Amino acid sequence: MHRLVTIRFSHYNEKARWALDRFRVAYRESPWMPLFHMLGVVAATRGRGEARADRASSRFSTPVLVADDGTVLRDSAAIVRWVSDRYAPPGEELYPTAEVGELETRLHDDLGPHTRRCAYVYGLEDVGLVRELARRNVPRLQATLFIALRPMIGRLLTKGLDLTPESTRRSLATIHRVLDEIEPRIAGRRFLVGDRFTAADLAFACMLAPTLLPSPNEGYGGYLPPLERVAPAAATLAREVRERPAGRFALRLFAEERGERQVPAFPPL
Ligand SMILES: N[C@@H](CCC(=O)N[C@@H](CS)C(=O)NCC(=O)O)C(=O)O
Repeated sequence: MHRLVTIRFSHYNEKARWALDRFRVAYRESPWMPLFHMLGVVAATRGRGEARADRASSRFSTPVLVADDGTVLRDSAAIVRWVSDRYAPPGEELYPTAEVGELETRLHDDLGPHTRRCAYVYGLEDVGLVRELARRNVPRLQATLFIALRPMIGRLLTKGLDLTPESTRRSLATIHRVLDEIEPRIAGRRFLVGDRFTAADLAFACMLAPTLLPSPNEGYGGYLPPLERVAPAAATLAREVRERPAGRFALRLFAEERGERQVPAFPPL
């Protein structure tokens, strides 16, 4: 069976899970918390697959797919494309045109890191929230270790992801600018490219998710905290984005196009 190594609540990881779930592909998920994920990635890949740092991540980034035939893919777009090539029924392929891949790359570079930064800035200082995230996303021993090491991990993430008030202000402005650009494109339309669901829609909904905080019931495949549980700034951002046409568009995609999780969430949600 395929194995997917994830930082389970992460939006880049949700891309890979969504593709697998959409086409009802059987797989196992190995869920990790940030930084611990490096152990999972090294153990699962043992040097296999193309490891590349990019604008969003290090060379140990997740998701990693270790397929049943030995293929090892270490990038969400490569995984979504592989799943589509292998499992999409005719007419439901996720990359019908080159424009889809181009848009996916833009969203990966220009939206994903900014929504992630806001989520970490608003969440990392809340010890209770970090505990909840760990307990709902990874097995108990790992969660306990993560909670114990949180102050140190928090410092590393703050440095690694440049979590400062100034960078957060820039990220917020970037998020709204990207949504300003996307909204004319989706006005009166159901999908970003053409007249059916593609990897561009999938990528857009996932890259926006850290600001929307979709619940498992709304279709998200990991556990993100509900609006009433997060810092006021995070709840305000979530409400603002949810009220925008782009936010409503993304939530509809989760509701209508996500498909059901093929592996039960761990621990059960
Ligand atoms: N290009 C990568 C980016 C993935 C990414 O940024 N993953 C994050 C999770 S939010 C990660 O694993 N970060 C840890 C790291 O880079 O080591 C992809 O699309 O798969």
